[in-house]
Amino acid sequence: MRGEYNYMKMSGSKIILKTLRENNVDTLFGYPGGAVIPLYDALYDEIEYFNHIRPAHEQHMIHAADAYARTTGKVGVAIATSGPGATNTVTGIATAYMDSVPLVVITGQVPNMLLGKDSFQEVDITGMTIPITKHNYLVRKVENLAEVVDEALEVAAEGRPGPVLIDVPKDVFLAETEYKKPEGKRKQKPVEVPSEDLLERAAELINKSKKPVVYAGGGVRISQNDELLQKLVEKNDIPTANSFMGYGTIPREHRLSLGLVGMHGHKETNLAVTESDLIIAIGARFSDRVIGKPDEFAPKAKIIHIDIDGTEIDKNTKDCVPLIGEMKKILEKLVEKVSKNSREDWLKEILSNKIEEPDKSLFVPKNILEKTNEYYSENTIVATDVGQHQMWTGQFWKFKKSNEFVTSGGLGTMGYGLGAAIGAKVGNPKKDVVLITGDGSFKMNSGELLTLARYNLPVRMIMLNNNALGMVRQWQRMFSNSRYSETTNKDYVDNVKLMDAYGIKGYVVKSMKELDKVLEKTRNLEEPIFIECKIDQEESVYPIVPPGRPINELLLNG
Ligand SMILES: Cc1ncc(C[n+]2csc(CCOP(=O)(O)OP(=O)(O)O)c2C)c(N)n1
Ligand SMILES: [Mg+2]
Repeated sequence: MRGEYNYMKMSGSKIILKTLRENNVDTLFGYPGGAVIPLYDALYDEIEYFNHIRPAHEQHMIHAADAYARTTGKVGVAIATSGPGATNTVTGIATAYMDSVPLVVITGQVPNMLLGKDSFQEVDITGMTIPITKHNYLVRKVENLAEVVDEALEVAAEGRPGPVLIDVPKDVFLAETEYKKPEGKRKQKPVEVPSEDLLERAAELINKSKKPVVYAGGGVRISQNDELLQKLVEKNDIPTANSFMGYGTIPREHRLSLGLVGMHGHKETNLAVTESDLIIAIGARFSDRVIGKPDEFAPKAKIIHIDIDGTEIDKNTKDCVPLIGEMKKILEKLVEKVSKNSREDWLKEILSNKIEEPDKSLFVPKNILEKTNEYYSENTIVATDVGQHQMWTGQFWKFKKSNEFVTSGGLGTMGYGLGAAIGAKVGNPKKDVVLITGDGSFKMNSGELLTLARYNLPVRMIMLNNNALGMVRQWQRMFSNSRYSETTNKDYVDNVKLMDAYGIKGYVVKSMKELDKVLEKTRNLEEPIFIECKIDQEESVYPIVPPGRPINELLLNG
Protein backbone atom coordinates (compact mmCIF):
# COMPACT_ATOMS: atom_id res chain seq x y z
CA MET A 1 0.00 0.00 0.00
CA ARG A 2 1.41 3.38 -1.04
CA GLY A 3 0.47 5.09 2.24
CA GLU A 4 2.41 2.62 4.34
CA TYR A 5 5.53 2.83 2.20
CA ASN A 6 5.48 6.64 2.25
CA TYR A 7 4.36 6.90 5.82
CA MET A 8 6.97 9.40 7.11
CA LYS A 9 7.69 11.09 3.80
CA MET A 10 7.17 14.83 3.58
CA SER A 11 7.71 17.47 0.92
CA GLY A 12 10.53 19.99 1.27
CA SER A 13 7.94 22.72 1.82
CA LYS A 14 6.34 20.84 4.69
CA ILE A 15 9.73 20.08 6.18
CA ILE A 16 10.56 23.79 6.22
CA LEU A 17 7.32 24.69 7.98
CA LYS A 18 7.69 21.80 10.42
CA THR A 19 11.25 22.80 11.30
CA LEU A 20 10.17 26.41 11.80
CA ARG A 21 7.37 25.24 14.10
CA GLU A 22 9.73 22.97 16.04
CA ASN A 23 11.78 26.12 16.69
CA ASN A 24 8.71 28.08 17.85
CA VAL A 25 8.62 30.37 14.82
CA ASP A 26 5.01 31.50 14.50
CA THR A 27 5.33 34.72 12.49
CA LEU A 28 6.37 34.91 8.85
CA PHE A 29 6.92 37.95 6.66
CA GLY A 30 6.55 36.82 3.07
CA TYR A 31 5.73 37.59 -0.52
CA PRO A 32 4.71 34.84 -2.97
CA GLY A 33 5.98 34.18 -6.48
CA GLY A 34 6.54 31.35 -8.95
CA ALA A 35 9.50 29.69 -7.27
CA VAL A 36 7.85 29.63 -3.84
CA ILE A 37 4.39 28.47 -4.93
CA PRO A 38 5.02 25.03 -3.38
CA LEU A 39 5.97 26.64 -0.04
CA TYR A 40 2.84 28.79 -0.10
CA ASP A 41 0.83 25.73 -1.00
CA ALA A 42 2.03 24.02 2.17
CA LEU A 43 1.39 27.21 4.15
CA TYR A 44 -2.22 27.16 2.94
CA ASP A 45 -2.79 24.18 5.22
CA GLU A 46 -1.05 25.76 8.22
CA ILE A 47 -2.25 29.33 8.08
CA GLU A 48 -4.06 28.77 11.37
CA TYR A 49 -0.72 28.32 13.04
CA PHE A 50 1.44 30.92 11.28
CA ASN A 51 0.76 34.64 11.40
CA HIS A 52 1.81 35.53 7.84
CA ILE A 53 2.29 39.21 6.97
CA ARG A 54 2.40 40.14 3.30
CA PRO A 55 3.84 43.62 2.69
CA ALA A 56 3.76 45.65 -0.51
CA HIS A 57 7.47 45.24 -1.31
CA GLU A 58 10.15 42.75 -0.30
CA GLN A 59 12.61 45.41 0.91
CA HIS A 60 10.18 46.65 3.52
CA MET A 61 9.25 43.07 4.36
CA ILE A 62 12.84 42.48 5.42
CA HIS A 63 12.82 45.71 7.44
CA ALA A 64 9.63 44.45 9.11
CA ALA A 65 11.20 41.07 9.94
CA ASP A 66 14.29 42.93 11.16
CA ALA A 67 12.30 45.22 13.51
CA TYR A 68 10.27 42.22 14.69
CA ALA A 69 13.59 40.61 15.65
CA ARG A 70 15.03 43.77 17.24
CA THR A 71 11.98 44.32 19.42
CA THR A 72 11.13 40.74 20.42
CA GLY A 73 14.58 39.18 20.69
CA LYS A 74 13.38 36.35 18.40
CA VAL A 75 14.73 35.52 14.95
CA GLY A 76 12.82 37.29 12.15
CA VAL A 77 11.83 34.94 9.33
CA ALA A 78 11.03 36.08 5.80
CA ILE A 79 10.17 34.43 2.49
CA ALA A 80 10.76 35.82 -1.01
CA THR A 81 10.55 34.37 -4.47
CA SER A 82 13.52 33.95 -6.84
CA GLY A 83 15.03 36.69 -9.04
CA PRO A 84 13.56 40.13 -8.29
CA GLY A 85 11.94 38.92 -5.08
CA ALA A 86 15.35 37.86 -3.85
CA THR A 87 17.22 40.96 -5.06
CA ASN A 88 14.60 43.20 -3.42
CA THR A 89 15.65 41.74 -0.07
CA VAL A 90 19.29 42.79 -0.44
CA THR A 91 19.04 46.29 1.11
CA GLY A 92 17.09 44.84 4.03
CA ILE A 93 19.63 42.08 4.57
CA ALA A 94 22.54 44.55 4.45
CA THR A 95 20.71 46.79 6.94
CA ALA A 96 20.26 43.87 9.33
CA TYR A 97 23.86 42.72 8.85
CA MET A 98 25.30 46.12 9.78
CA ASP A 99 23.22 46.26 12.96
CA SER A 100 23.69 42.57 13.94
CA VAL A 101 20.05 41.55 13.63
CA PRO A 102 19.11 37.84 13.56
CA LEU A 103 17.14 36.98 10.42
CA VAL A 104 16.48 33.91 8.35
CA VAL A 105 15.53 34.75 4.77
CA ILE A 106 14.21 31.87 2.67
CA THR A 107 14.34 32.53 -1.05
CA GLY A 108 12.92 30.38 -3.81
CA GLN A 109 15.28 29.47 -6.63
CA VAL A 110 14.79 28.05 -10.12
CA PRO A 111 14.76 24.23 -10.18
CA ASN A 112 18.12 22.45 -9.94
CA MET A 113 18.01 21.45 -13.61
CA LEU A 114 17.68 25.12 -14.69
CA LEU A 115 20.44 26.50 -12.43
CA GLY A 116 23.21 28.35 -14.25
CA LYS A 117 21.26 28.72 -17.50
CA ASP A 118 20.07 32.34 -17.14
CA SER A 119 16.65 30.88 -16.56
CA PHE A 120 13.58 33.02 -15.96
CA GLN A 121 13.90 34.79 -12.58
CA GLU A 122 17.25 33.19 -11.81
CA VAL A 123 19.81 35.18 -9.82
CA ASP A 124 22.73 33.93 -7.81
CA ILE A 125 21.38 35.30 -4.53
CA THR A 126 23.78 33.28 -2.37
CA GLY A 127 26.68 34.78 -4.35
CA MET A 128 25.25 38.26 -4.03
CA THR A 129 24.67 38.06 -0.30
CA ILE A 130 27.97 36.49 0.79
CA PRO A 131 29.34 39.78 2.12
CA ILE A 132 26.10 40.79 3.87
CA THR A 133 25.06 37.55 5.54
CA LYS A 134 26.54 35.78 8.50
CA HIS A 135 26.13 32.60 6.51
CA ASN A 136 24.12 31.39 3.54
CA TYR A 137 23.05 28.11 1.95
CA LEU A 138 21.93 26.83 -1.42
CA VAL A 139 20.07 23.62 -0.58
CA ARG A 140 20.19 21.31 -3.56
CA LYS A 141 18.81 18.18 -1.88
CA VAL A 142 15.64 17.84 0.11
CA GLU A 143 17.45 15.47 2.51
CA ASN A 144 19.47 18.44 3.85
CA LEU A 145 16.60 20.83 4.32
CA ALA A 146 15.56 20.16 7.92
CA GLU A 147 19.14 20.34 9.14
CA VAL A 148 19.81 23.57 7.24
CA VAL A 149 16.68 25.39 8.47
CA ASP A 150 17.37 24.31 12.04
CA GLU A 151 21.01 25.35 11.81
CA ALA A 152 20.18 28.67 10.12
CA LEU A 153 17.91 29.68 13.00
CA GLU A 154 20.70 28.83 15.40
CA VAL A 155 23.45 30.59 13.45
CA ALA A 156 21.35 33.75 13.06
CA ALA A 157 20.85 34.06 16.81
CA GLU A 158 24.02 32.68 18.39
CA GLY A 159 26.97 34.82 19.49
CA ARG A 160 26.89 38.03 17.52
CA PRO A 161 23.59 37.74 15.62
CA GLY A 162 23.13 38.40 11.92
CA PRO A 163 21.12 37.51 8.84
CA VAL A 164 21.26 34.06 7.23
CA LEU A 165 19.88 33.25 3.80
CA ILE A 166 18.59 29.89 2.57
CA ASP A 167 18.10 29.53 -1.18
CA VAL A 168 15.82 26.64 -2.16
CA PRO A 169 15.35 25.45 -5.76
CA LYS A 170 11.70 24.86 -6.61
CA ASP A 171 12.12 21.10 -7.11
CA VAL A 172 13.55 20.84 -3.57
CA PHE A 173 10.34 22.30 -2.14
CA LEU A 174 8.43 19.64 -4.08
CA ALA A 175 10.69 16.61 -3.52
CA GLU A 176 9.82 14.27 -0.69
CA THR A 177 11.96 12.58 1.88
CA GLU A 178 11.65 11.04 5.27
CA TYR A 179 11.55 13.73 7.92
CA LYS A 180 14.14 13.34 10.65
CA LYS A 181 14.25 15.78 13.50
CA PRO A 182 17.62 17.62 13.35
CA GLU A 183 19.92 16.85 16.26
CA GLY A 184 20.92 20.47 16.85
CA LYS A 185 24.55 19.60 17.67
CA ARG A 186 25.57 23.25 17.58
CA LYS A 187 23.54 23.96 20.68
CA GLN A 188 26.20 22.55 23.01
CA LYS A 189 28.89 25.13 22.21
CA PRO A 190 31.04 26.04 25.21
CA VAL A 191 30.80 29.62 26.46
CA GLU A 192 33.96 31.68 26.31
CA VAL A 193 34.99 33.76 29.35
CA PRO A 194 38.13 35.91 29.63
CA SER A 195 40.87 34.87 32.05
CA GLU A 196 40.68 35.90 35.72
CA ASP A 197 43.90 37.90 35.14
CA LEU A 198 42.38 40.08 32.45
CA LEU A 199 39.23 40.60 34.47
CA GLU A 200 41.33 41.66 37.49
CA ARG A 201 43.29 44.07 35.32
CA ALA A 202 40.11 45.61 33.95
CA ALA A 203 38.56 45.96 37.41
CA GLU A 204 41.73 47.59 38.71
CA LEU A 205 41.71 50.10 35.85
CA ILE A 206 38.11 50.96 36.64
CA ASN A 207 38.77 51.30 40.36
CA LYS A 208 41.81 53.53 39.83
CA SER A 209 40.23 55.69 37.13
CA LYS A 210 39.33 59.27 38.00
CA LYS A 211 37.25 60.00 34.92
CA PRO A 212 35.76 56.83 33.49
CA VAL A 213 33.02 56.73 30.83
CA VAL A 214 31.09 53.64 29.79
CA TYR A 215 30.28 53.50 26.09
CA ALA A 216 27.46 50.97 25.76
CA GLY A 217 26.35 49.66 22.38
CA GLY A 218 23.95 47.24 20.76
CA GLY A 219 25.68 44.20 22.23
CA VAL A 220 24.23 45.06 25.65
CA ARG A 221 20.73 45.22 24.21
CA ILE A 222 21.07 42.07 22.11
CA SER A 223 22.40 40.01 25.00
CA GLN A 224 19.70 41.46 27.29
CA ASN A 225 22.11 42.78 29.86
CA ASP A 226 20.61 46.20 30.57
CA GLU A 227 20.20 45.39 34.25
CA LEU A 228 23.75 44.15 34.71
CA LEU A 229 25.09 47.19 32.88
CA GLN A 230 23.15 49.43 35.23
CA LYS A 231 24.37 47.46 38.25
CA LEU A 232 27.96 47.94 37.15
CA VAL A 233 27.74 51.67 36.48
CA GLU A 234 25.71 52.32 39.62
CA LYS A 235 28.16 50.47 41.83
CA ASN A 236 31.21 52.34 40.55
CA ASP A 237 29.24 55.51 39.64
CA ILE A 238 30.30 55.62 35.98
CA PRO A 239 28.69 58.08 33.53
CA THR A 240 27.36 56.11 30.58
CA ALA A 241 27.18 57.14 26.93
CA ASN A 242 25.40 55.19 24.22
CA SER A 243 25.74 54.50 20.55
CA PHE A 244 22.48 54.49 18.58
CA MET A 245 22.27 50.71 18.86
CA GLY A 246 22.78 50.84 22.62
CA TYR A 247 20.11 53.43 23.30
CA GLY A 248 17.84 52.54 26.19
CA THR A 249 20.26 50.11 27.81
CA ILE A 250 20.32 52.75 30.55
CA PRO A 251 17.17 54.90 30.86
CA ARG A 252 17.78 58.31 29.36
CA GLU A 253 16.57 59.93 32.58
CA HIS A 254 18.98 57.93 34.79
CA ARG A 255 21.38 60.29 36.54
CA LEU A 256 24.33 58.48 34.95
CA SER A 257 22.96 58.53 31.38
CA LEU A 258 24.90 60.80 29.03
CA GLY A 259 22.89 59.95 25.92
CA LEU A 260 24.44 59.90 22.50
CA VAL A 261 28.15 60.04 21.68
CA GLY A 262 29.70 60.78 18.29
CA MET A 263 28.96 62.86 15.22
CA HIS A 264 25.64 64.10 16.61
CA GLY A 265 26.36 63.34 20.24
CA HIS A 266 25.42 65.71 23.03
CA LYS A 267 28.06 68.33 23.72
CA GLU A 268 28.62 67.23 27.31
CA THR A 269 28.91 63.61 26.21
CA ASN A 270 31.52 64.15 23.52
CA LEU A 271 33.54 66.37 25.83
CA ALA A 272 33.30 63.79 28.63
CA VAL A 273 34.72 61.11 26.33
CA THR A 274 37.52 63.44 25.25
CA GLU A 275 38.41 64.29 28.87
CA SER A 276 38.02 60.72 30.11
CA ASP A 277 40.96 58.66 31.39
CA LEU A 278 39.18 55.32 30.83
CA ILE A 279 36.63 54.23 28.21
CA ILE A 280 34.81 51.01 28.97
CA ALA A 281 33.25 49.92 25.69
CA ILE A 282 30.56 47.30 26.14
CA GLY A 283 29.11 45.59 23.07
CA ALA A 284 30.05 48.55 20.89
CA ARG A 285 32.17 48.68 17.77
CA PHE A 286 33.76 52.16 17.71
CA SER A 287 32.11 53.02 14.40
CA ASP A 288 33.48 56.02 12.52
CA ARG A 289 30.26 57.89 13.36
CA VAL A 290 31.13 57.50 17.03
CA ILE A 291 34.88 58.07 17.10
CA GLY A 292 35.33 60.82 14.48
CA LYS A 293 39.09 61.08 13.96
CA PRO A 294 40.39 57.69 15.15
CA ASP A 295 43.77 58.79 16.54
CA GLU A 296 42.23 61.68 18.46
CA PHE A 297 39.33 59.77 19.99
CA ALA A 298 39.48 59.84 23.81
CA PRO A 299 43.16 60.86 23.65
CA LYS A 300 43.75 60.62 27.41
CA ALA A 301 42.00 57.32 27.94
CA LYS A 302 42.89 53.70 28.25
CA ILE A 303 40.26 51.45 26.68
CA ILE A 304 38.60 48.30 27.98
CA HIS A 305 36.67 46.55 25.22
CA ILE A 306 34.02 43.97 26.11
CA ASP A 307 32.55 42.05 23.17
CA ILE A 308 31.40 38.59 22.18
CA ASP A 309 33.01 39.01 18.76
CA GLY A 310 36.80 38.89 19.01
CA THR A 311 37.19 40.36 15.51
CA GLU A 312 35.93 43.69 16.86
CA ILE A 313 38.93 44.06 19.17
CA ASP A 314 41.33 46.73 17.89
CA LYS A 315 39.48 46.95 14.56
CA ASN A 316 38.98 50.69 15.01
CA THR A 317 41.13 51.28 18.13
CA LYS A 318 44.57 50.36 19.45
CA ASP A 319 45.93 48.65 22.56
CA CYS A 320 42.74 48.02 24.45
CA VAL A 321 42.27 45.56 27.27
CA PRO A 322 40.14 42.93 25.54
CA LEU A 323 37.43 41.06 27.40
CA ILE A 324 36.04 38.66 24.83
CA GLY A 325 33.18 36.32 25.60
CA GLU A 326 29.67 36.08 26.92
CA MET A 327 28.70 39.52 28.17
CA LYS A 328 26.57 38.29 31.06
CA LYS A 329 29.47 36.37 32.57
CA ILE A 330 31.90 39.25 32.06
CA LEU A 331 29.60 41.87 33.54
CA GLU A 332 28.78 39.64 36.52
CA LYS A 333 32.48 39.27 37.26
CA LEU A 334 33.12 42.99 36.89
CA VAL A 335 30.19 43.92 39.14
CA GLU A 336 31.76 41.65 41.75
CA LYS A 337 35.26 43.05 41.35
CA VAL A 338 34.74 46.82 41.07
CA SER A 339 34.60 48.92 44.22
CA LYS A 340 31.64 50.96 45.38
CA ASN A 341 32.35 54.52 44.42
CA SER A 342 30.94 58.01 44.13
CA ARG A 343 32.00 60.38 41.36
CA GLU A 344 29.89 63.47 42.02
CA ASP A 345 32.64 65.86 40.91
CA TRP A 346 33.25 64.12 37.62
CA LEU A 347 29.52 64.09 36.87
CA LYS A 348 29.23 67.76 37.76
CA GLU A 349 32.17 68.62 35.51
CA ILE A 350 30.50 66.75 32.64
CA LEU A 351 27.04 68.27 33.06
CA SER A 352 28.42 71.81 33.26
CA ASN A 353 28.93 71.54 29.48
CA LYS A 354 25.22 71.13 28.68
CA ILE A 355 23.81 73.63 26.20
CA GLU A 356 20.74 75.82 26.62
CA GLU A 357 17.30 74.51 25.70
CA PRO A 358 15.01 76.27 23.18
CA ASP A 359 11.84 78.02 24.34
CA LYS A 360 9.18 75.30 24.84
CA SER A 361 6.56 77.10 22.75
CA LEU A 362 8.61 77.07 19.53
CA PHE A 363 7.53 74.61 16.83
CA VAL A 364 10.99 73.06 16.48
CA PRO A 365 12.09 69.41 16.29
CA LYS A 366 13.19 69.17 19.93
CA ASN A 367 9.84 70.39 21.23
CA ILE A 368 7.86 68.32 18.71
CA LEU A 369 9.65 65.16 19.76
CA GLU A 370 9.43 65.92 23.47
CA LYS A 371 5.71 66.66 23.19
CA THR A 372 5.10 63.41 21.29
CA ASN A 373 7.24 61.62 23.86
CA GLU A 374 4.97 62.97 26.63
CA TYR A 375 1.97 61.25 25.05
CA TYR A 376 3.86 58.06 24.29
CA SER A 377 6.14 57.63 27.26
CA GLU A 378 5.39 54.13 28.55
CA ASN A 379 5.90 50.90 26.61
CA THR A 380 6.51 52.69 23.36
CA ILE A 381 8.67 51.55 20.49
CA VAL A 382 10.05 54.29 18.25
CA ALA A 383 11.05 53.49 14.70
CA THR A 384 12.71 56.04 12.45
CA ASP A 385 13.75 56.58 8.90
CA VAL A 386 17.11 58.13 8.09
CA GLY A 387 18.10 61.77 8.13
CA GLN A 388 17.84 64.74 10.46
CA HIS A 389 14.59 63.49 11.98
CA GLN A 390 16.42 60.29 12.98
CA MET A 391 19.23 62.18 14.71
CA TRP A 392 16.76 64.45 16.51
CA THR A 393 14.89 61.38 17.73
CA GLY A 394 18.13 59.91 19.04
CA GLN A 395 19.01 63.19 20.74
CA PHE A 396 15.67 64.04 22.31
CA TRP A 397 13.52 60.93 22.93
CA LYS A 398 13.77 59.74 26.52
CA PHE A 399 14.13 56.03 26.01
CA LYS A 400 13.42 53.95 29.07
CA LYS A 401 14.44 50.49 27.93
CA SER A 402 16.47 48.96 25.16
CA ASN A 403 14.56 47.32 22.30
CA GLU A 404 12.47 50.51 22.15
CA PHE A 405 14.53 52.31 19.49
CA VAL A 406 14.42 50.77 16.03
CA THR A 407 16.63 52.55 13.56
CA SER A 408 19.06 51.78 10.78
CA GLY A 409 22.36 52.69 12.38
CA GLY A 410 25.16 51.08 10.42
CA LEU A 411 23.77 51.24 6.90
CA GLY A 412 21.64 54.37 7.29
CA THR A 413 18.87 53.04 5.10
CA MET A 414 16.32 55.68 4.06
CA GLY A 415 13.00 53.92 3.75
CA TYR A 416 13.66 51.65 6.71
CA GLY A 417 11.06 53.20 8.98
CA LEU A 418 7.58 52.22 7.88
CA GLY A 419 8.37 48.55 7.33
CA ALA A 420 10.19 48.57 10.66
CA ALA A 421 7.20 50.11 12.43
CA ILE A 422 5.00 47.40 10.93
CA GLY A 423 7.30 44.61 12.12
CA ALA A 424 7.59 46.15 15.57
CA LYS A 425 3.81 46.37 15.92
CA VAL A 426 3.30 42.80 14.68
CA GLY A 427 5.77 41.59 17.31
CA ASN A 428 4.43 43.84 20.09
CA PRO A 429 0.69 44.26 19.65
CA LYS A 430 0.28 45.64 23.18
CA LYS A 431 2.90 48.37 22.85
CA ASP A 432 2.49 51.74 21.17
CA VAL A 433 4.61 52.06 18.04
CA VAL A 434 5.56 55.53 16.85
CA LEU A 435 7.29 56.13 13.52
CA ILE A 436 9.33 59.31 13.16
CA THR A 437 9.89 59.89 9.46
CA GLY A 438 11.05 62.54 7.00
CA ASP A 439 9.39 63.65 3.78
CA GLY A 440 12.20 62.20 1.68
CA SER A 441 12.33 58.81 3.38
CA PHE A 442 8.57 58.47 3.37
CA LYS A 443 8.49 58.67 -0.41
CA MET A 444 10.67 55.57 -0.49
CA ASN A 445 8.34 53.40 1.53
CA SER A 446 4.86 54.90 1.55
CA GLY A 447 3.59 51.93 -0.47
CA GLU A 448 3.57 50.12 2.85
CA LEU A 449 0.62 52.26 3.98
CA LEU A 450 -1.25 49.45 2.27
CA THR A 451 0.12 46.97 4.80
CA LEU A 452 -0.75 49.23 7.74
CA ALA A 453 -4.26 49.61 6.44
CA ARG A 454 -4.79 45.97 5.52
CA TYR A 455 -3.78 44.67 8.93
CA ASN A 456 -5.15 47.76 10.71
CA LEU A 457 -1.96 48.27 12.67
CA PRO A 458 -2.40 51.30 14.95
CA VAL A 459 1.02 52.78 14.25
CA ARG A 460 1.51 56.51 14.87
CA MET A 461 3.36 58.19 12.01
CA ILE A 462 4.92 61.56 12.75
CA MET A 463 6.49 63.22 9.72
CA LEU A 464 8.93 66.08 10.20
CA ASN A 465 8.39 67.72 6.82
CA ASN A 466 11.10 70.21 5.91
CA ASN A 467 10.50 69.84 2.18
CA ALA A 468 14.06 68.68 1.83
CA LEU A 469 16.51 65.85 1.97
CA GLY A 470 17.42 67.75 5.06
CA MET A 471 20.50 65.93 6.28
CA VAL A 472 22.25 66.10 2.92
CA ARG A 473 21.09 69.68 2.47
CA GLN A 474 22.60 70.57 5.86
CA TRP A 475 25.94 69.09 4.79
CA GLN A 476 25.76 71.04 1.54
CA ARG A 477 25.16 74.22 3.52
CA MET A 478 27.93 73.58 6.01
CA PHE A 479 30.57 71.88 3.90
CA SER A 480 29.70 72.67 0.24
CA ASN A 481 29.11 76.42 0.20
CA SER A 482 25.31 76.13 0.30
CA ARG A 483 25.24 74.61 -3.17
CA TYR A 484 21.90 72.82 -2.77
CA SER A 485 22.21 70.29 -5.54
CA GLU A 486 19.01 68.20 -5.78
CA THR A 487 18.15 68.28 -2.07
CA THR A 488 15.27 70.73 -1.94
CA ASN A 489 11.94 69.01 -2.57
CA LYS A 490 9.98 71.32 -4.81
CA ASP A 491 7.31 68.75 -5.44
CA TYR A 492 4.20 68.92 -3.32
CA VAL A 493 2.38 65.89 -2.01
CA ASP A 494 -0.90 66.26 -0.18
CA ASN A 495 -0.16 63.62 2.44
CA VAL A 496 -3.61 63.85 4.01
CA LYS A 497 -5.16 62.94 0.65
CA LEU A 498 -2.62 60.16 0.28
CA MET A 499 -3.70 58.78 3.67
CA ASP A 500 -7.30 59.12 2.65
CA ALA A 501 -6.69 56.82 -0.30
CA TYR A 502 -5.71 54.10 2.18
CA GLY A 503 -8.48 54.94 4.65
CA ILE A 504 -5.99 56.35 7.17
CA LYS A 505 -6.63 59.51 9.19
CA GLY A 506 -4.09 62.23 8.46
CA TYR A 507 -3.44 65.65 10.01
CA VAL A 508 -1.18 68.60 9.24
CA VAL A 509 0.09 70.70 12.14
CA LYS A 510 2.09 73.93 12.22
CA SER A 511 2.29 74.85 15.89
CA MET A 512 2.85 73.20 19.25
CA LYS A 513 -0.77 73.92 20.17
CA GLU A 514 -2.11 72.15 17.09
CA LEU A 515 0.21 69.22 17.67
CA ASP A 516 -0.92 68.89 21.26
CA LYS A 517 -4.56 68.88 20.15
CA VAL A 518 -4.10 66.19 17.52
CA LEU A 519 -2.02 64.00 19.83
CA GLU A 520 -4.73 64.30 22.47
CA LYS A 521 -7.54 63.56 20.04
CA THR A 522 -5.88 60.51 18.49
CA ARG A 523 -4.20 59.08 21.58
CA ASN A 524 -6.58 56.18 22.09
CA LEU A 525 -7.63 55.39 18.53
CA GLU A 526 -6.98 51.78 17.58
CA GLU A 527 -6.02 52.54 13.99
CA PRO A 528 -3.06 54.00 12.10
CA ILE A 529 -2.68 57.78 12.41
CA PHE A 530 -0.52 60.17 10.39
CA ILE A 531 0.59 63.58 11.68
CA GLU A 532 2.61 65.85 9.41
CA CYS A 533 4.61 68.58 11.17
CA LYS A 534 5.59 71.37 8.78
CA ILE A 535 8.96 72.53 10.06
CA ASP A 536 11.41 75.17 8.91
CA GLN A 537 13.69 74.01 6.11
CA GLU A 538 16.72 75.53 7.81
CA GLU A 539 16.36 73.51 11.02
CA SER A 540 19.67 71.72 11.55
CA VAL A 541 21.07 68.92 13.65
CA TYR A 542 23.45 70.26 16.27
CA PRO A 543 25.87 69.45 17.59
CA ILE A 544 27.59 68.16 14.47
CA VAL A 545 31.18 67.04 14.23
CA PRO A 546 32.57 67.79 10.77
CA PRO A 547 33.56 64.55 9.04
CA GLY A 548 37.07 63.41 9.91
CA ARG A 549 37.37 65.73 12.92
CA PRO A 550 37.75 64.70 16.56
CA ILE A 551 34.46 64.58 18.44
CA ASN A 552 35.25 67.47 20.78
CA GLU A 553 35.41 69.80 17.76
CA LEU A 554 31.66 69.88 17.53
CA LEU A 555 29.78 72.74 15.97
CA LEU A 556 26.69 74.17 17.65
CA ASN A 557 25.66 76.28 14.68
CA GLY A 558 26.86 77.20 11.21
C1 LIG B 1 18.53 54.71 0.47
C2 LIG B 1 19.26 55.96 0.78
N1 LIG B 1 19.49 56.88 -0.20
C3 LIG B 1 20.14 58.02 0.10
C4 LIG B 1 20.61 58.28 1.35
C5 LIG B 1 21.37 59.57 1.67
N2 LIG B 1 20.62 60.39 2.62
C6 LIG B 1 20.86 60.37 3.96
S1 LIG B 1 19.83 61.35 4.83
C7 LIG B 1 19.06 61.86 3.44
C8 LIG B 1 17.91 62.82 3.50
C9 LIG B 1 16.69 62.24 4.10
O1 LIG B 1 15.59 63.10 3.87
P1 LIG B 1 14.33 63.03 4.80
O2 LIG B 1 13.84 61.64 4.90
O3 LIG B 1 13.35 64.06 4.35
O4 LIG B 1 14.92 63.38 6.23
P2 LIG B 1 15.44 64.77 6.80
O5 LIG B 1 16.93 64.71 6.80
O6 LIG B 1 14.91 65.86 5.94
O7 LIG B 1 14.89 64.81 8.19
C10 LIG B 1 19.61 61.26 2.30
C11 LIG B 1 19.19 61.54 0.91
C12 LIG B 1 20.38 57.28 2.32
N3 LIG B 1 20.81 57.38 3.58
N4 LIG B 1 19.69 56.15 2.02
MG1 LIG C 1 13.09 66.02 4.94
